Amino acid sequence: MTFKTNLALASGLALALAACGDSNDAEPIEANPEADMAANQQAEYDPMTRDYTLSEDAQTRRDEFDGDAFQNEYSGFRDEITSEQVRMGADMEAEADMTDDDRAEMEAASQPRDAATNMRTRANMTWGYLDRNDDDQLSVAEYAIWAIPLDPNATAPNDQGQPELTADQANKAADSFFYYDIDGDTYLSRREFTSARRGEDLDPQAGA
Ligand SMILES: [Ca+2]
Ligand SMILES: [Ca+2]
Repeated sequence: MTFKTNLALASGLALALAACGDSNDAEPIEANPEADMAANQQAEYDPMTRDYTLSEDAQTRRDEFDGDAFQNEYSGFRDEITSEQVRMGADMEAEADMTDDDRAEMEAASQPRDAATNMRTRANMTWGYLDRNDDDQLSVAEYAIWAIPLDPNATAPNDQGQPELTADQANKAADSFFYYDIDGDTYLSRREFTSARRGEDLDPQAGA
């Protein structure tokens, strides 16, 4: 197909759209659940709000999980994030060829942050933001950045104290992680994290 043909098609499409707009001004644009979720923080699923029944295999992995190492890694990520916020925005704008991930990242980075912690709101935590080591999967500590609620009373980044993390929050984050780690490789893939983000109910059918 030639450039000229493309142009003609594009013009035709623009005219068709314009005509459509004239006759149909009141018609709302069809809802996009993903965009709505990103736009509305209230809609973001909170994994702390329910209990998780783990399969036998998932419970085994949960039992073998090193909670202390997880908490150290998670605290490190929180410190890292708060110290790199400014730099990140500047880096992104310099990119010429942006992928969809880059665009989502730039969009999310420009949104207002949580006032007390200077972290992003949970709905604005993109995959790239959470995947700290860029291996395209989430460890428990990476997942916990999203899963654990931002504590409005958290210590400021410059204080010496560790960020507040209760045992209940750590346990619930781990429970939900192993619940959504469907293939049992102790990482969340993008697909598995999407299930978590939607709060999907994966409980086995009764009697199955
Ligand atoms: Ca990762
Ligand atoms: Ca997995």
